[in-house]
Amino acid sequence: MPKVDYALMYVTDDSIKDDNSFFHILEASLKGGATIIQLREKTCDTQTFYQRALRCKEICEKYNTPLLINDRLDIALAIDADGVHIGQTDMPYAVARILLGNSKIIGLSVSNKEQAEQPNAQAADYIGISPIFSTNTKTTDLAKPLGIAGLKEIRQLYAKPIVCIGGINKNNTRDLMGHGADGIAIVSAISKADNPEEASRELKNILCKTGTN
Ligand code: TZP
Ligand code: MG
Repeated sequence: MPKVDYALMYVTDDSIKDDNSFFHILEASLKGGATIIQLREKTCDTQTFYQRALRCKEICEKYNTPLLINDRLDIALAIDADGVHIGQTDMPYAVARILLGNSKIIGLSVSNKEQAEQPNAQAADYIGISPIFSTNTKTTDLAKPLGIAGLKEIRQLYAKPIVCIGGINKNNTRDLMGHGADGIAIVSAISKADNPEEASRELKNILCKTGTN
């Protein structure tokens, strides 16, 4: 597997139903410097998800940037995505690995230290700490935010890349990177910005200054 840059993961905003704005924001995030994309759709039908995934793949390829699919291994396989991001109650990691093979990326969400210690997290390519801060973007199935203290604790026991998600913006990015995060995963600080490309670029510049990129 080629080395993956987890620094700036744009996670697509499933509240954006209009395809034009959806893909415009995706492309803006890439122009601004997103290093990896996660397509996350929670409400649409399978065919809409598949069509969006196909187009996301085309756009990501143009920017030479890997594309992950949230939850749906079938969609990831159907479009030959670069990998998946799964949660604790999604397809078990070991099964996902068999289905996708060793050349694909599998990220796993963890919400506490105990989950990060589990063999599935240790075997995953990266973990997503979810949520790191409080957020309005995801309202269901959300654990208590881990905060910087939780990140520090998990960093001590987890050797592979850690990507934080939840409530991240330009004001708290530096702190996360200074405490062991390898990357940040962002929805609204890019998707809801007046200028998503500039917002992405600003985040990328902060990441560059913290020496990750
Ligand atoms: N998983 C944990 S928090 C979250 C997800 C998908 C939403 C993050 O959105 P935002 O707008 O970056 O806080
Ligand atoms: Mg999930």
